Formats: sequence, C-alpha cells, structure tokens
Amino acid sequence: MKCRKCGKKAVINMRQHKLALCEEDFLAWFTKQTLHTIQRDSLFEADAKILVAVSGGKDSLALWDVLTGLDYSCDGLYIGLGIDDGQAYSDRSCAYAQKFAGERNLHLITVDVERAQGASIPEAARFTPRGAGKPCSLCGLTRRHIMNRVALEGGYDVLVTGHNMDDEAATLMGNTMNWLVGYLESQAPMLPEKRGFIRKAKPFHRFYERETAAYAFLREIEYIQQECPYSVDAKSIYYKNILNQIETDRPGAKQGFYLSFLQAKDQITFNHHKERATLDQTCVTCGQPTRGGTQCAFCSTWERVQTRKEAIG
Ligand code: Q46
Ligand code: ZN
Repeated sequence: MKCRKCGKKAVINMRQHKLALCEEDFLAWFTKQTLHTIQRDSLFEADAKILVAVSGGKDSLALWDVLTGLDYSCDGLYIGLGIDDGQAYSDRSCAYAQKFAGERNLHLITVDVERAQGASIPEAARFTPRGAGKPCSLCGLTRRHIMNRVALEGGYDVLVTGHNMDDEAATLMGNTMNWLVGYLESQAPMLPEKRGFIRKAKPFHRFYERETAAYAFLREIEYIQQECPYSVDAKSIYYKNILNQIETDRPGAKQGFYLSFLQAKDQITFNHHKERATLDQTCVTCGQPTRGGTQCAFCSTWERVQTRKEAIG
C-alpha cells in the first residue's frame, strides 16, 4: 500500500479515514490533527500552562511528546500507586516516565501515594469497602484528587490526559449499557474549570488507539507495554474488544458511535444536575469541594484507611 500524499511505502492504513500514510507523512498528520483537535474543540489556549498526567504508557508519553513538539508549555505528573505484581509494575512505569522526561529535559512531578498517604493503593484497598476485591475505585478517587490538587497548587491552566477514542468509545458503551445519565452528561473532551476543579482536556480523543501506538513506535518512545495487573477482566477491555469486532466488519463504526454521541449531546437536555448542584461544600481537611458532610470522599476514605491500619498495627 502506498502513501496517499507522496507515493512512498505506507506504514499505516487508517480505514476509517480512507487514508494510508508513510512514516514522515503520518507523523506530520498526527501532529497537525492534535493541534486541530485542540483548536476545534477549544481545549485550551496556545499560551496555557499544561500539566500532563503521565502513566509511563504510550498514550500519555505520546501526548507529552506531541504537545512539546507543538511548543506548548507542559510539565508531567506521575503518580506512584505502589503496585507490585511481582514485576514491579509501578516502579517500572515510573522509570519510563522519568527516562522520557530526563532525555528531553522536561519537568516531571512525581507523587508517591505510599509516601504521601501512608499506604500504597493495593494495601489501602484492603482497608476500605471501595477496594473490596479490586483497588480500582480507590485508585481512581485518589488519582483524581491528587491530579486536581497538584494542578491547582502549581497554577496550571489545564490538566490533560492521554485518553484516545477507544477509551472514550468503551466508556460511552459502558455508560449507555447501564444508562448512567450523569456520566453520559459529563463525558466530554473538555471539562471546564469550576470552583475547586481544574479544567480537564483530552487532546487525543479523536485518535484510535492504534494511531497513538503507531506515533509512539515511530517516534521511538520507550514506554511500559504491560497493562496494570488490575485491568485484567476490566469491563472497559471487554467493551473495547466488542467495538473492535464491529470496527473490523464496518470500518469507522467506532468513530461514528463516539462522534455521533458528541453531536447528539449538543441537542439533548439533561435533567441530571443533582450531583453538580450539591458540590457546594468545602472539605474541612483539604479544602476541595465536596457534596455535603465535613470531608470529601478522598479525605474520609484515607482517614479510615489510616485508622484501620494503625488498629491492626
Ligand atoms: S484503576 Fe485499577 Fe487502573 Fe488503578 S488499579 Fe490499575 S487498573 S491503574 S486505569
Ligand atoms: Zn478533602
């Protein structure tokens, strides 16, 4: 197959775009499309101070790479979860993030959950109902809180994440299967800042995962290829597989599902403002917004973890 732009040998064929490109033209296309998405979806301004949530995986490192190449001002944030599956998953992902930043002279902020909170995510999960069986709920709560706090304290304008269209379409499918109206309402490529919350944006939300993977590969970015051990059997992977099966039969179906949702959302009025309207209290411990009570979910959960851990000795 030949590159549609120059006729050289193509390295990727994007069937949903009917576009095959060689290495050079793909990298240029990918960078241009990222910029186009940022501008088209009004994700952030050219002079924004950006914090990139970095996991050590391909998407977040590719995002940091492409934004830096576009001359955006970005720092990275890595959160050490303390996951050791016998192959030191967290330590190895941290090493990839540090290597990436070090080689490019970029600033990486690291927060180690165990050092900051007194227990790693898997250990803490044993002390809380949120962690019953799997630590993912506690992990999500903790990462969201730390990312928000670091971004606000550091004076950043926006927190960006490497979510791609496969991630977004799988989330959409999960939310639709269960008609989670509140989550459907809030699923968007950009969540504007509001009292106590940093603006969040997903510059890769229009790329398929194989495109971000191709970018990382062609740019020779070294990243952790292993998935988090707790993601095995995750519903999101199940939905991704289903969507990929449909995509094989009908190229572009995944894109159509997700982008049509974004379009339809503009025409739908949600009556689900309960959650937002009640986030008007302030946590007495950390000062972040909360929806009632004296503490936010993060502080009350971690306080319980610390109390139980001390009780056990
Ligand atoms: S939530 Fe769960 Fe992920 Fe945290 S413990 Fe791993 S799989 S990293 S997106
Ligand atoms: Zn709090």
